[in-house]
Amino acid sequence: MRPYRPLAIPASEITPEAHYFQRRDILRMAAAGGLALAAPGLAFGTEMLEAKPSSYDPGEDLTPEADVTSFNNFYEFGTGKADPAKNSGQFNPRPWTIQVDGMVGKPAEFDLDALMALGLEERIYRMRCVEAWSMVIPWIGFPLASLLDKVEPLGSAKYVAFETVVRPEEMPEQRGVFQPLPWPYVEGLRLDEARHPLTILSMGLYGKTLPNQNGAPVRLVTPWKYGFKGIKSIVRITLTEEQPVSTWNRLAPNEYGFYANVNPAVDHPRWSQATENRVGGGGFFGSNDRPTLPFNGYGDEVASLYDGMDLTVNF
Ligand SMILES: Nc1nc2c(c(=O)[nH]1)N[C@H]1C(S)=C(S)[C@@H](COP(=O)(O)O)O[C@H]1N2
Ligand SMILES: [Mo]
Repeated sequence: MRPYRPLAIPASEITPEAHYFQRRDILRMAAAGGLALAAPGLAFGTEMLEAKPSSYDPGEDLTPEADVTSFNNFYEFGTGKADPAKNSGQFNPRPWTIQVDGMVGKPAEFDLDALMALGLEERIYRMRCVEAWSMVIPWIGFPLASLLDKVEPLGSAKYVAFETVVRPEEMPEQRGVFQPLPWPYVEGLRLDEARHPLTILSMGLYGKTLPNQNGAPVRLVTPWKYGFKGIKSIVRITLTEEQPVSTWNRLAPNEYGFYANVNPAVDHPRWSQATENRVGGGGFFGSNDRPTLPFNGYGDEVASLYDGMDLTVNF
């Protein structure tokens, strides 16, 4: 395993001036010929994205794209892992705006395409779901901090709350009789976590815009935390003074903490978190014997955020 290398290109370099890695004009997969037909995960009209390569890369084998886009959690489209790919075809992620408000000097509504024009980079991150499967995914996005900077957080802001879109007409589980979760799906981070350079808003993976099942058109990626923090299809980001509600923590506080840092030493009440199953090549439930790393392997970068905290209490 190659050691994790920090980003060589500082986030501050991602400016409007850096036009050379702007979002390029879009190449429809239909125009990409045989490529479009190669993998089942591409059958959602995903578009090519231009992104500057970044040195965030754990140096591990990538999870095949077909697995990344066919084995998902996105309860708005169903509770089974295959449901999001199957049931998200009616979801239309364009055009899209994100409202950023709360304890900020300059609340604003951002058009997603305009944000993407600021420049994107590709980062390869280890991801791990609380249910013990893990993947290595080449995400495309930008640091959340660069968006937060634009709205000028007030000194009193301590947390960041995120909210997923509510569209019963396009999200089948939002119109069912028995809805599996309260909507909107919500999540939160402490402001310092949200501003950490590892935290990105992602608009793509594997060189293309996000497939609907992965959270189109924009989702959160916090690679040192369990997957449920990675809220999808975000429409609103609110800076708050109090710790925000998060969907899974509210539903089952003893099973899903607010922090949700990947931690092999803290088991989920119903299963061990000490090992994980790296998804790849169709063997989802193969050997569940890969040791889980503290902070998902990003401890050198993020452990200091939690100095002095008991992480078995703040799990
Ligand atoms: N809006 C919304 N976001 C969500 C979820 C969801 O059900 N709804 N599921 C979460 C969970 S539990 C996981 S593990 C990840 C899965 O992301 P992936 O399907 O892209 O791997 O999305 C997270 N984000
Ligand atoms: Mo998850």
